[in-house]
Amino acid sequence: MEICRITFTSLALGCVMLAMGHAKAPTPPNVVFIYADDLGYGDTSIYGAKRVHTPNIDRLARQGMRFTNAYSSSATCTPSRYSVMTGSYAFRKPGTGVLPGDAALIVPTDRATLPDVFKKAGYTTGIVGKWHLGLGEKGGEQDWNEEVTPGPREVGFDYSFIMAATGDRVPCVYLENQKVVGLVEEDPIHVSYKHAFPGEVTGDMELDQLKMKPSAGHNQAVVNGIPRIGYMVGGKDAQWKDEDRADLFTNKAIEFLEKNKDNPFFLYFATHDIHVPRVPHSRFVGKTGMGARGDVIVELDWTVGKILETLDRLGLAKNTLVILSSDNGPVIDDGYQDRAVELLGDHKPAGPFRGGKYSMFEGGTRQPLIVRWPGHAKRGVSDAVVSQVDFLASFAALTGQQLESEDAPDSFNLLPVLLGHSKVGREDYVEYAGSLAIREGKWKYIRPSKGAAFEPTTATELGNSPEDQLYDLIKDPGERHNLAIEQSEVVRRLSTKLARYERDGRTRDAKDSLEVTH
Ligand code: NG6
Ligand code: CA
Repeated sequence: MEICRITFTSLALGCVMLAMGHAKAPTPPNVVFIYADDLGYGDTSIYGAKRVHTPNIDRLARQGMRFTNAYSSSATCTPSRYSVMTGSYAFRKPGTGVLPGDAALIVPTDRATLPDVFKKAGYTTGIVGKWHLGLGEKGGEQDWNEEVTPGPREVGFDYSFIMAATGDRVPCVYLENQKVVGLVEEDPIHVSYKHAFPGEVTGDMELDQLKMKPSAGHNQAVVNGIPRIGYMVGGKDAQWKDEDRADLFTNKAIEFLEKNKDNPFFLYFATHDIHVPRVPHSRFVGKTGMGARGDVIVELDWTVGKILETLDRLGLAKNTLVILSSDNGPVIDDGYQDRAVELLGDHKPAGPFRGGKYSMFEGGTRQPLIVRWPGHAKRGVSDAVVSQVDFLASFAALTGQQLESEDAPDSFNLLPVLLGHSKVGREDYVEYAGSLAIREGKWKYIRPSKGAAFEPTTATELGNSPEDQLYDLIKDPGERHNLAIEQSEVVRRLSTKLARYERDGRTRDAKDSLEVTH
C-alpha cells in the first residue's frame, strides 16, 4: 500500500522520492504526453502486432513501464480528451460527445486543468495537434478570421498549434495561438455545420474526382480532394494538406522542445494519426501491406521516433517523462473507403479485446500506455488498473501541486504506479460509451441500455444490451461469457456502486486530495 498525502511542495517531492527509492529530491522533470488518435491496444508491435512494426514506440516501452490495464475515459475522442484535461469523468458533463468543429469550448476555465497544474509549477506549457474540445464562446458563431477565444490559452497552454477538431471535420486549417495560419485578408474563411455556401462544391457532387471516397457520411466540404463533415469556403491558402500533417505537427513539436530546452516544459502532443482520413506521407505509403491504416501507424511511430531523437539531441531525455497513450479504441472502416477492411488480414487492432471505438466492450477504452523517465520510472510491464483521468492528480503530485477539493473530481494520484514502484492501481474505474460500465478487480459490469448492439457502418459491437452484463476480465478478457445471472450479488453491488458514483458527482474524496487510498 502506497500512501502519498500531499500537503506542501517538499512533502510532495518527498513522496515522489519515496516512490522512487531515492534519497534526494530531484527537479521535477519535463513532461511530453503523446496522445495518439484511435490507436488500438493491439496496433503496435510491443503490444503484439505482427504485421505492423513500431520500433520507436517499442523502444520507448522497453525503456520504461508498459501498462496492460490502462484506460481512456471513453470510447470516443472528445470525452476522453475532456477527462484528461479536467480529471473528471466525461459522463458527468452533458455535451462532451464527439464535437463538431465549430463547437464552443467545453473545458471549464475556472477549475484546474492539466496544463494549469504544470503552469503553476513554473513550466511552459504547449499543445501541438488535435484539440477537439471546442473553441470560442458560442458554437457556430466563431469568426475564424479573428483570434478565436477562449481556447487552449484560457485552458492553460502558453503555446498552441492545433487543428480545431478532427481531420474529417471543418475548419480544415491550423490555428497557431488561436489564429488561423496562412489566412489572407482577401480570402476570408467561412464555416457552417448547417448549410453549404452558395457555389460550394461538396462531396456528393464530385464523387469521381475525389482522392478518397466516403463509405459513410463525409460528403460535405471538399478540401485537398477529400470530402469532410461540415461546410467551408474561403481561406484557400490556409487549407491543410493531409499528406504533410504528421511532418508539420512533428516539426512544431520539435520547435517547442528546442525553444524550451532550458526551462521546464509540458508538451501535450496530440497526433492526428491514426484517425480518418488516413493519408500518410508518400514516404510511408505501402510500408505495411495493410493499406492506409497500417501505413499511418508507421507514420505515427516515425513521429514518436523524431520526438525521442530530439530529446536525445537536446540532452533532455534523462529529465523528461514521456507518456504515450491513445484516446479511444480502434476502428477499421470509420467512414472512408481506404481499404482498411480489405487489407486487415489477421491483424487484431484491439488485441485480445472485443469491440473497439464507440464500444462498451474493452476494445473501446482499454489503451496502450507507456511511461518513460530514465532512472526514475522502472522498466517493465504493469497490470495495475490506471486511467488517463488520473494524469491530472498524478502530475500535480509530481510537481508538488495541491488540488482544490472541487478540482479533478475523479482523478487519483497514481504516480507511484505510473513510475512502476507500486502495483496497486485503481480499485475501480468507470467506462463510458453508449452506457456506463464499472470495472472492479476482475469484474466488469455493464449497465443495461437501449442503445443498438451493433453499428453496421463501422461493424462495431457496441456492447449495449437491455440486460445486465457481467464479465470476468481475467478469465474472459474477450467478454464472451455473461455471468450476470449466476453472479447476481456482484451485479447488485456493482450497479449500486456505479449509481452512487454518478449521484455523488465525484469519486475522489475531497479530504484525500492527493491520496492513493487503497
Ligand atoms: C464519426 C465519424 C468518424 C469520426 C468520429 C469521431 C462519420 C460517418 N463518422 O461521426 O469518421 O470522425 O465521428 O472520431 O461521419 S473521434 O475519434 O474524433 O471521436
Ligand atoms: Ca479518437
